Amino acid sequence: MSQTGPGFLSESMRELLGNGMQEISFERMQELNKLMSYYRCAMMEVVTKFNVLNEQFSLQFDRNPITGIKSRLKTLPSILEKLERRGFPLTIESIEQNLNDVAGVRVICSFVEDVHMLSEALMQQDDILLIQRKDYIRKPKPNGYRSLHLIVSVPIFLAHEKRYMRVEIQLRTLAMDFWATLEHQLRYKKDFDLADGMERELYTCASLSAELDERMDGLRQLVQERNGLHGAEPPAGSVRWIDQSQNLR
Ligand code: 0O2
Repeated sequence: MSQTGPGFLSESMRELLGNGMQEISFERMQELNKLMSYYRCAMMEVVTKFNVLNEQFSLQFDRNPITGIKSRLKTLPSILEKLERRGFPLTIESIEQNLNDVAGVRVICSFVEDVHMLSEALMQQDDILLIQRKDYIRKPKPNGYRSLHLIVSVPIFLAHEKRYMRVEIQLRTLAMDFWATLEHQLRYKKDFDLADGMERELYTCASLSAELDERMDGLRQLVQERNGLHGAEPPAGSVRWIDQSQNLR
């Protein structure tokens, strides 16, 4: 039986929600729903923080550093699979104690510099705690994957309590996202390995996307220098389109 097959799932689901009994307990189910709703709130807090930063930086630089924000809540089968794979207890408490990526926010930026600028601006906020930082841009994964990952703890304000919840933030450029999305479709978490030639081809594509980022950053610098000389004001009468997609999936 595969580890994520229906047998594994119903068994581990009973372990998570059964409180030692064979039947799934209604109270445990409610407890799990409550925890997931806290994660959803934390995700919303982080998305709002990035929307605010985008608004502020777009005023300052007359362009949007963020081109899209996506968020996702890990599914129960995926949570159970990860707890099992890492050898953690299958309990609701264990989800909160041991998993950092139940709530995930992905921020797609225009340029590499925007990734660093946004992460620094976020970490300066005094209600955010940094738990872990993985810079796969400076040090890409062996397959070529690039992104900046931050695990943060963010407060959510409930009716009678303030609770800190962990959120995984992935910051990447359009080029990094293009590669990661297609690579994910082709390979990530599939049960088979890609042939060696395909691995190499994927790595080459990752290097090309890194080069593209570098060259676009160079162009951005040139444009900034010119704007410095000629002024950054948009031409009279020009209209700026505002992206309304606050929370793309
Ligand atoms: P999903 O569906 O995107 O949420 P682990 O979570 O155990 O695999 P770890 O060390 O906890 O690994 O986290 P890591 O390596 O920082 O990466 C976690 C997330 O980054 C993944 O989440 C992916 O979203 C993304 N990621 C990491 N490596 C790659 C890669 O090689 N290719 C692509 N396309 N994405 C990657 P999930 O939970 O695996 O998937």
